[in-house]
Amino acid sequence: MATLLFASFAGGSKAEDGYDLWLRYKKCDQPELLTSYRNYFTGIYRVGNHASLDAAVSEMTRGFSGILDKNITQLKSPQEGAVIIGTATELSPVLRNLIPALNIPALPEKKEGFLIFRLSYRQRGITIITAESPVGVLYGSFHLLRLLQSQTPVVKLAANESPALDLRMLNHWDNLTRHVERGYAGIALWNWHTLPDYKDPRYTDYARANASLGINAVTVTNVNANALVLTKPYLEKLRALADIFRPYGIRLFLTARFSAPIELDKFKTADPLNETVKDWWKKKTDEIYQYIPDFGGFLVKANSEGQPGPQNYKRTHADGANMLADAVASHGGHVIWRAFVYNPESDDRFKQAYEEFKPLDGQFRNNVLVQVKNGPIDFQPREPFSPLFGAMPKTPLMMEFQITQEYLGQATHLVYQGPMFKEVMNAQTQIAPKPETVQQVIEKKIRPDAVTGIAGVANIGNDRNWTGHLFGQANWYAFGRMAWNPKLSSEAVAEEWIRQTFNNTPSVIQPIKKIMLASHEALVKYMTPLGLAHIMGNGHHYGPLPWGNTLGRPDWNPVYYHRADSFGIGFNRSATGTNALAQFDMSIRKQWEDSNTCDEKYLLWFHHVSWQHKMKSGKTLWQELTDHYYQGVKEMRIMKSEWAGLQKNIDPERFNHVSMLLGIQEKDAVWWRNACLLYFQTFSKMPIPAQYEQPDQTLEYYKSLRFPYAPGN
Ligand code: BDP
Repeated sequence: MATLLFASFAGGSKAEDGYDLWLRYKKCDQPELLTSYRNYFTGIYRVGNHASLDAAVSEMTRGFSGILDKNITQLKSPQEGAVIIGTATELSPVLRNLIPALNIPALPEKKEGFLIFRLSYRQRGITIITAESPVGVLYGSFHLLRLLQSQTPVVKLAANESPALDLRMLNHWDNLTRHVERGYAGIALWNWHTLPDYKDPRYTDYARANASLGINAVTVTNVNANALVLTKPYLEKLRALADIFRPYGIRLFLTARFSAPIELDKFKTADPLNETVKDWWKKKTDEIYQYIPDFGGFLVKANSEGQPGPQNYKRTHADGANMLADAVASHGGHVIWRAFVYNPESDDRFKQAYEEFKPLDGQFRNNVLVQVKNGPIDFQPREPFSPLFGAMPKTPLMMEFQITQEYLGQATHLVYQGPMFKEVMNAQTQIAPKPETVQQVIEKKIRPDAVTGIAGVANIGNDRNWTGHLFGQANWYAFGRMAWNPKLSSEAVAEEWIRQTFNNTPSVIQPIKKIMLASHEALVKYMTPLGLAHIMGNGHHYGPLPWGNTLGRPDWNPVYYHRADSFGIGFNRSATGTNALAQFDMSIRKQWEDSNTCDEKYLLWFHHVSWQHKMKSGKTLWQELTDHYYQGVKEMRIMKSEWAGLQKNIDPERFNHVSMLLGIQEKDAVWWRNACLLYFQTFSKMPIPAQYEQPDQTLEYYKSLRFPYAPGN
């Protein structure tokens, strides 16, 4: 054993600790392919000068050298075997010089888009990566490396891509203390204490990872904002980050605390219509642009969960957003105003964002985007799409997904979110007169100058593997890839990620893909099947607490959401209930308003149905609910055994890491199933069928569990 250990150290073999993400650039293990790669790629030739091109060259040098296991360097002149990169304007003359009769294919329609193609030239040919902009070239370089890591044959190396959306953004909910709200992967990456002078190389690796997916915007602080980020010392730190991100095409936005003039400059008011307040923000904005000339703008959470906002002064969200929008307008900045609002007065939290925002449609400045969470409540394992999508035709709406798994088992559950993202984006916001999907709503340019976008709440921290759970990386990856190209299937994205993260062996790809594709549905079943929602532990949201009824506001308590009683379970949002369904287009509402025909995955979202309610399977609701909980655990166990079968094919570090977490996930799944069924049984008074393994603990036991230090809270 000792000798073995020594041998592996002596051989310099590095543990697979997940740090390299999907950018591992391991030597191609197919001998023939490796030979052809070595034959066709002999060096990199770059045309033009730009920091993004430097980044592209450095990435390709690293990538090619790794994959080809050979020193690949920059060439001094274009020659056969070269990978030639540059913007179209600068590259064309060079190519024409090389191949006079050349017809360069048309560029993609968007500035950030790229072209990859091969040309025959002498024996080895040349490979071209070009774009209108330098960052497009960088994206193309990452794409080529992705194709090589996935063992694409040389003849198939071609691409013509443009991003579907303009802003592809990560929102970090990181506090200045480095505690990450809803973070499960250590503390924040940003070391505010040592910035700006200490530029942790990890900041560059973070930017590389984002650029490899086309993520082009970030906020690095919490939406529950601290006004201090707007002060000089922090602007200096932020400048250092922005400077590191810029070559990678990433623009920095800032979360703005609406009451900042009060906190920072002792103002008596933050009223958005007050002239001195407007002036304060104008000057503050001008100051920010001195530090960060390409500053993107502000992301604002206002009048939500105790955050200050324009309503404190009897002004509307539009008044607040427009005031900030005016401040950034002359610099080309934007304001992203969040629609995540709810207050205890409404009869249904579901309806609030729509009630507050729909009437404001058309009142926002052109440089405002409203950022809407995917569902009406709050990032639950499954939600119907938010009815705001499709309801504000005059306002650019930005999608907000939560990549960090606040309600999805946090960083101990393996849950691949690709299918969940797709489910929301493909949901139809209306069927008649013309079908339209959520994706089409957010992609639509409502004015020629309108900006479109999508944001994901990041799951990244300073854990060595970035995301806590290795498979959390797949969610970062899927978010970015789907933000760029929403046409990619969950399966295709999973496969890309597996090939780059593990290897290209079919006996590795197939089982991991199977695990990933089954994972979200399994979690929904063992946590919140058939349209249950928000029955997690108070505050930290870890584990089941369907009996929770002790918090000060009704809409903070799980019992508010499931409404179980001796008759049945579920939230009546039809016309006989809160009528939240009326917020959807008629053609959509029709699908859901009848409890007998409603898609059963949303049944309890919209209906309070009897325990005896006859389901499509012919079973009663109670039986179906029980089956779902048991099925969820069963599917999870299948995931676990699939993984166990991979031991020989995966390095021990990552194999053991995932195995141990799957062990926790299995225990948690059983806990969820047992606790929920035992509790709901106190209302249904119906048995858990005898053929099932019976709960091994009592309801009292589950109720007695406490987790005062659960992370992320
Ligand atoms: C909820 C989180 C809370 C966030 C809030 C938000 O529990 O920590 O501050 O969303 O999105 O899901 O603002």
